[in-house]
Amino acid sequence: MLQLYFYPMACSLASRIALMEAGIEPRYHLVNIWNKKIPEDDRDFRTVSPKGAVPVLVLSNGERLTENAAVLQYIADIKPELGLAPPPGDSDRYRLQEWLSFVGTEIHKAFLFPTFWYKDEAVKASARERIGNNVSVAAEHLEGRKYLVGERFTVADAYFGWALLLLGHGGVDVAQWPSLVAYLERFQERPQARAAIGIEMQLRKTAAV
Ligand SMILES: N[C@@H](CCC(=O)N[C@@H](CS)C(=O)NCC(=O)O)C(=O)O
Repeated sequence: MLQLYFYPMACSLASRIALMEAGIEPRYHLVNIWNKKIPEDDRDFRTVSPKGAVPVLVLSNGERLTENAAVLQYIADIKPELGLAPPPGDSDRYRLQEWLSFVGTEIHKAFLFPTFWYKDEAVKASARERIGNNVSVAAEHLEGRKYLVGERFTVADAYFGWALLLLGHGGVDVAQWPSLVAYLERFQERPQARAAIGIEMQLRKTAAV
């Protein structure tokens, strides 16, 4: 059985969405990413992953996989028939990786991470300066397209959709990009994405992390 270490509404939400879209029910472990504790048994999360960051996917053979791009592709490849990632070797698979990398480095780490983790207002302001251009690239790409890659929802959308949900909390209003407003609505209308967000919003309110 797969296991996912997660923090509610953090980037590991993309993995939950991918798992639910794939109809896979793993064992979920809540992590407190601030003090690195696993509340269910008080273990130090760094014994699971020295990186101390979610997501961590524990595979059925016990191996631990980290990094959103790798974890999301792993989940997608469990059920290739669902098209959550284009098949390896397909030119769109490189497009998928292109978007996973762009979201991970240029949006998640370059903007959301400093906005949520750093107290220094100057750091936040400089992150905010760059983000508009990066998000505009995605917004332009999505004009006349339903999803980032090909014609269907992929794990890149799970990751980008999560990032868009948090953009407002970082002080950037998605409303300035009509294509993204429509995309985000489409994303949240997907029953599994909506359910996953609902679960994690609820946990955010009730879990002591
Ligand atoms: N490069 C990692 C970044 C993961 C990451 O930043 N996770 C955040 C939550 S969104 C986290 O757990 N941060 C805790 C920390 O960095 O100490 C990936 O793509 O998976």
